[in-house]
Amino acid sequence: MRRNPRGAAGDRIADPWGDRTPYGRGGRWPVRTDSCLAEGVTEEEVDTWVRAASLLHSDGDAMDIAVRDGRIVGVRGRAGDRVNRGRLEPKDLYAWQANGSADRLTQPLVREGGRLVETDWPTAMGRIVARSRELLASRGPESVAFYTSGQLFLEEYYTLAVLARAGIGTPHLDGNTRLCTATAAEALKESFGSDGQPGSYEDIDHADVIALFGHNIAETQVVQWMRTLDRLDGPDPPRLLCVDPRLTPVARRAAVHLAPRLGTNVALLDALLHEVVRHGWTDPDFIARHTVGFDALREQVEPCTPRWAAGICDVPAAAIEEAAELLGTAERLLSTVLQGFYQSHQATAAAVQVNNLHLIRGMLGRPGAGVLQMNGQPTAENTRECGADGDLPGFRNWQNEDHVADLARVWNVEPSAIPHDAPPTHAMKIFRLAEQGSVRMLWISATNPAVSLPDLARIRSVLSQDGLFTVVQDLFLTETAQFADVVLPAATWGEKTGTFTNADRTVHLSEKAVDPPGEARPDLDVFLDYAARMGFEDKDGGPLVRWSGPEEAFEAWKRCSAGRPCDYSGLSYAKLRGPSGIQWPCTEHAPDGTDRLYGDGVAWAHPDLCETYGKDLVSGEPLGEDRYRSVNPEGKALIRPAPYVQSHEWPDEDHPFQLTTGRTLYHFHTRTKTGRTPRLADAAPDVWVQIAAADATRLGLGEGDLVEVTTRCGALRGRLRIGSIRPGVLFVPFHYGYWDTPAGNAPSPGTPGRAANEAIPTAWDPVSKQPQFKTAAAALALVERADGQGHGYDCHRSG
Ligand SMILES: Nc1nc2c(c(=O)[nH]1)N[C@H]1C(S)=C(S)[C@@H](COP(=O)(O)OP(=O)(O)OC[C@H]3O[C@@H](n4cnc5c(=O)[nH]c(N)nc54)[C@H](O)[C@@H]3O)O[C@H]1N2
Ligand SMILES: Nc1nc2c(c(=O)[nH]1)N[C@H]1C(S)=C(S)[C@@H](COP(=O)(O)OP(=O)(O)OC[C@H]3O[C@@H](n4cnc5c(=O)[nH]c(N)nc54)[C@H](O)[C@@H]3O)O[C@H]1N2
Ligand SMILES: [Mo]
Repeated sequence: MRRNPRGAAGDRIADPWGDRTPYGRGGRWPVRTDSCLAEGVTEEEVDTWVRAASLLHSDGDAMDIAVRDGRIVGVRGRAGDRVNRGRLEPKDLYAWQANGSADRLTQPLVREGGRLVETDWPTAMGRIVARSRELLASRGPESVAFYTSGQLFLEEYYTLAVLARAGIGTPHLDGNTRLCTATAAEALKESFGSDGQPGSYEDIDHADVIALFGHNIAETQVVQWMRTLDRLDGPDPPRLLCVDPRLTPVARRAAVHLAPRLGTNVALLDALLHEVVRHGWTDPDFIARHTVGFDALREQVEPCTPRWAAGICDVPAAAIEEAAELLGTAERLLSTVLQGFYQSHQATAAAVQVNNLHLIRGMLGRPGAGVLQMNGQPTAENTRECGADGDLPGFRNWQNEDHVADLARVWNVEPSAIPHDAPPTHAMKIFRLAEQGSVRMLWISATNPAVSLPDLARIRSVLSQDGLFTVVQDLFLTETAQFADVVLPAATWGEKTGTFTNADRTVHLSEKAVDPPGEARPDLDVFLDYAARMGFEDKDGGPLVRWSGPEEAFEAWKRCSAGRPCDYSGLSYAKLRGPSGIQWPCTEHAPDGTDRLYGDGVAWAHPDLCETYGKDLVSGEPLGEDRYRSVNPEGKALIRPAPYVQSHEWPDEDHPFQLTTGRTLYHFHTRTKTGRTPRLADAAPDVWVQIAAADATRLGLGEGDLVEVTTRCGALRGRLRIGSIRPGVLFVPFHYGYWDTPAGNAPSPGTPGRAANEAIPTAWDPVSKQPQFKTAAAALALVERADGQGHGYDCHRSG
């Protein structure tokens, strides 16, 4: 790997954020162009640079792919783009190398006599079509389910949504976005009536206070952390609030760091809101003009004093007061929320309290005053918009017959052809239905549930059921693909064309740079092929899916999105090939896109327009249309209070620790790409268990000791890393599965594995149905000393 000529990409493993380019409040973030080329290749030797954007997080960093002799030889950040101003983070700098891995899938596989054997596309697709037809005839559309991703392209999700909902007619279509951004979507719907990110990354340039709620942005939206660091080093820097049980890089730079017990976010937020209300740090004019529900919130948080929350969260009351003052007196407050809230206990309730904070302070729709209910995956926004995630396309309300009729008009089908008599099925329920045998075909695209879903022993048993026909569409023979009946080799980023939208609504075009390996095909081609073979028709007998390539699919999506919050009608591939990075809505009236939503009150909460009529934030029970109409007849933003309720996963004598899971900077998810990138793999080669120094000392444990973490669900083993976490909490990265272990697959039943999800029990937020990956009661035992000596013991019994 060459050093970057401009010096911004030195050792980006040791220094992931690179050199500083400080700037002051309200200034323009300076350009810094990061690049990485293969050993021995210079920029002059690159044949072409092909436009793309990052596919390894939700930042949407714009980049160009370097091509030489038909191969990808590197990447370079695009200086002109609003999102990254030229910067790239370590995964983006290096992980393109995984595209060229020798173990890419190059041919379809089908199961013969229990083994997966190579075959051709017609045979593989023929089997899928035959099974689909057979099931539709014998058991009906509800026997077929699709589980997709936050990593395909917009055109692919839209095509999948049309064929699944109006072609097959199944309500069982969801994405791994359920594990990722279901709570973001739900929190936005509950507060603003509709999904749609209010804020903009440019709010980082203007804010005087930035609050990060359960968001380790330094490791997960690395380039926006560079932006934050540049502000911190410039004149008039912002002050940061970090709410995270670990001493993350964010916490180290924070003015106030609150490290609450896991699963107590609502108690903490209620106390922060209590203080903001008590001190009168509210914006009465904004509240009166743009919101409903303030009185109920005031009543709810009235008894929630910092002292009360201190007892629940185990955070000093004085620190809560200090944090409240930071939030309450900010001139321009930017808040971001991510998995420390979304995957923890009371996920939606907690995320909504952050929206409440912004609503009562009138911190919305102005430079620096915004909320980012973050996405995680690069294209999660599109899964949501296109309706491949358990919502109808275009943020339409499945309970509103007019919305369904409008979608039916776009698709030229009868409204009854679109299942909408119950909420679309969420991912955890799809797996339950497969377990019970009512779902008989499960088509999994671009996700690896045998590592990423809770309770892996159960997931493996569901996937290996005889009665379930499983299709897996991936780049590699993953832990999940090993269970498949048909494996379809997919082309990916750099090998196919399509668009995707980041967490602040910025749309990028990512173009094909090189041919995919072997017979691997773009996911879009696979879905189009399936729709054609199945002969799906509209109500006039024409083809249901009328497009044959990405640009036509995009044009079709534009028609579906027109007039909806996520309006793409002003965009085109030609426009996306121009100045880089345009935010939706982009229309005839807003041809350059829209930087912030809700600058002038919320626009989509009217009962006739809203995406949902809302749910109870504790029970998740739908509140219904009548109630919504009576509470919010004019369609204002909804201030939605929520009481704190203690988690069922609470430590006890047998399970004295709280286990949480998450990410490291160097890996992406189940490491199918980053694990095949030597520099990234070497930076974090194996799983670990993070423990507080006080706990380690108390239990006589040392750095590198091999421990076993046991929950009520299962067990895992890893080596200890000591420090930078609150006492009583253990943290395990969830990246490590089995494809690169000597056995190549999961441990035999009853044996502890290394995947975090061996130990994460099945539980989800009642409102968003997002699994809780971040709160399990756990026990710890020593297995072996770091030096290989000594015998194991149960730590909590000796502690
Ligand atoms: N390097 C890297 N970047 C990524 C990804 C990746 O795999 N690797 N994945 C992308 C995706 S899909 C996502 S969703 C995002 C996720 O991005 P983040 O949400 O930032 O990442 P996590 O590590 O899952 O969790 C964030 C923090 O939540 C804290 N936390 C755990 N439990 C609690 C709790 O109960 N309360 C509070 N307040 N905090 C808690 C953890 O200590 C952790 O530091 O990252 C995206 N970016
Ligand atoms: N314990 C615990 N579990 C978690 C989390 C956690 O914090 N803790 N986080 C959750 C979150 S937020 C997320 S987003 C999920 C992620 O979980 P997964 O989605 O299961 O993780 P990935 O490894 O990203 O899987 C994506 C798969 O798609 C393949 N792929 C990549 N590009 C393409 C493409 O273009 N086409 C096709 N067909 N395939 C492609 C990759 O090879 C890979 O196998 O994990 C969730 N699980
Ligand atoms: Mo995610």
